[in-house]
Amino acid sequence: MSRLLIPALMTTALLLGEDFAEAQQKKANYDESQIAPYTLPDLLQTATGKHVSTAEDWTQLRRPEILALFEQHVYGKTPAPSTWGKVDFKVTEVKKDALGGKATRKFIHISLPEHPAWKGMEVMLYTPNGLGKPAPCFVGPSFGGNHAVSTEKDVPLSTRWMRPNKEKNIIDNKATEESRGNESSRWPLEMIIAQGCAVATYYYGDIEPDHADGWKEGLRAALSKDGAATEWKDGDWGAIGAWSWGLQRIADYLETDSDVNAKQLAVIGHSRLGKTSLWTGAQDQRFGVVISNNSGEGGAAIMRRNFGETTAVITKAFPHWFTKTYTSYSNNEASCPIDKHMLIALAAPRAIYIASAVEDEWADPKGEFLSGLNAEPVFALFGKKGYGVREQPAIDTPVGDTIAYHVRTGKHDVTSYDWEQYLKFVKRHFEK
Ligand code: GTR
Repeated sequence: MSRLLIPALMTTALLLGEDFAEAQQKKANYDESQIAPYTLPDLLQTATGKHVSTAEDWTQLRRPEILALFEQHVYGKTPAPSTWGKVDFKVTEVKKDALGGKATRKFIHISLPEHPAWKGMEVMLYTPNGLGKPAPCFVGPSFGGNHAVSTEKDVPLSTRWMRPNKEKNIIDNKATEESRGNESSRWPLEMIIAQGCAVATYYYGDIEPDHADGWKEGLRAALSKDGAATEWKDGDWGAIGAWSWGLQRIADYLETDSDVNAKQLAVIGHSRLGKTSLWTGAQDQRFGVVISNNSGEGGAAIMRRNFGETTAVITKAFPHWFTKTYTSYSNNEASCPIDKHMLIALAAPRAIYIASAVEDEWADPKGEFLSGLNAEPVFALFGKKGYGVREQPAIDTPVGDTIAYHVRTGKHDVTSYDWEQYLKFVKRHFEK
């Protein structure tokens, strides 16, 4: 092959994921009557056939089994702490009069001194001023970087690789001055701060670039056994696992910051980062609230429902998000030992909010609703209540107690309506 051809081909490969998924959106099934009957795996039966009927048996026996199934079949196993070793947290800036004096803004650089090949991550933390106590904190990754979340002009522009996006002024895979604030509608910082909550966020691309070869040049590469990332085996962690690792290191930092109540952390994410939020809540029980915003296929949506995006599409478009094994369930969902009600159940007895958007059919709103509904028996073992309804509620009508759900007007996005519900939910659960 001519050397000149290689860069051109590489660019095409990088774009294939998004383009392929988009093309499939037009061809997908959106007809409820076309969904073949399916049976969900039994949440409460252990591998040895024991029926789980107590919270203790769930916690001791069934929960670890299900977590291991998600590692093995879906997201891959997060390496043990001995793999990454020492974690360095360096507060690089404290600005006490951020957001017109209403908040304190900090930047924290998190790095791995034993693995310098990974460039580390830049966390942006806003805490409310004058609260008089440590604040509950939302922790979530962004698609566009800290400068895109905030509209404050002195937030450093991310220099990392970004997916090409003319509309968002990402030129030659880099953010530009014009990209500032382009994700701010999804992060209503003033509103969150006014409600006495904090926000900690980082650019998911700080972990590694989000494309099929990203695992060769970011955190996963730096931590790989051979250090050269030449091998990616069944069971190895995918990008979702690696992004989730970043969120968990933010929780490590927050435990040391007296402006935050580290016993009141809510993990949040949208879309692919909603999948990440769910996987984070499943693995790390320091997050007392788990929020899935339009997480869809590979997230909250029941995989056995052939509606909108399917396992076949997602694993072809974005194989790198998951462990390799997950691809084997393309058009073969029935043989997968998990479904997504089990992912929701891993949050129990903590609180979990699943949000859909009515025009986001690609994410299968009903499938997202059903995973929460079918997780209820596990929450019941702890005396916790779920939705309180059996049918998907009307648009813009939130339901639920420890498991909550809404389907809002509009499209695939995070809106202030979503945040209003999350703020109420977080307060309700943490103030109990
Ligand atoms: C789509 C993908 C979805 C969702 C979305 C996003 O292309 O098919 O599963 O993750 O991307 O993250 O914006």
